[in-house]
Amino acid sequence: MKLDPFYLIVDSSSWIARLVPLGVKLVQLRIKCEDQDLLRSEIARSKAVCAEHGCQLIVNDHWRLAIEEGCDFVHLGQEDLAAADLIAIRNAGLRLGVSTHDGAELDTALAVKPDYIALGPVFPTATKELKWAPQGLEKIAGWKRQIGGLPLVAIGGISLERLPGVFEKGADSAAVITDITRSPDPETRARDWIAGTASWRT
Ligand code: 3NM
Repeated sequence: MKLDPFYLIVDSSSWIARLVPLGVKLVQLRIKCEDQDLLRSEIARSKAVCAEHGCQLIVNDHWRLAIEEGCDFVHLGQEDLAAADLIAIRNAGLRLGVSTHDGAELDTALAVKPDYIALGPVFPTATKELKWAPQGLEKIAGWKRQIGGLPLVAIGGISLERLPGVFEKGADSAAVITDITRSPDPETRARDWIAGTASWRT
């Protein structure tokens, strides 16, 4: 499986409606709340927008709702991975991405035969509190050697300016929140990311 090199992460269907029509091909909906009705409608609206624009939607955490809403890709952190019914996820035909931050987490992730591995935080990030220090670019190269053909997503503090180093070290895709959503002009920044990742979009 191939992932688009530009992996946008947002926290609402409004962001998806705003940015996906510009040409984003891979987006994660990451909503940190437990209101099931809200989540369901956010997932359904995101799915509709993505379907209209040929964009792959990945639902973070809420795998039951993702199955019920007919989505085809979920992303789980290590805690959610431990609690999730992986057989139900696979039986429903969903693909699965998993977050990792150290060697033990990588082993846990590889054991469930995921469709991609995410490594973070590559650079300092203010978006998520993590107990791991920034991994640095060399860690990307090491992870890629270990996982071989499995797609590797780099995450954490990635900006347009940092993209070349991330890909040169072997990442297949770069995930981003702040550099786009906190930009003074998110639409222009998203277009810049699409252009800036074009040479890795084969
Ligand atoms: N997960 P930004 S870092 C959601 O290391 C997330 O697992 C991380 O956001 C991990 O692009 C991160 O704003 C935040 O740094 C990414």
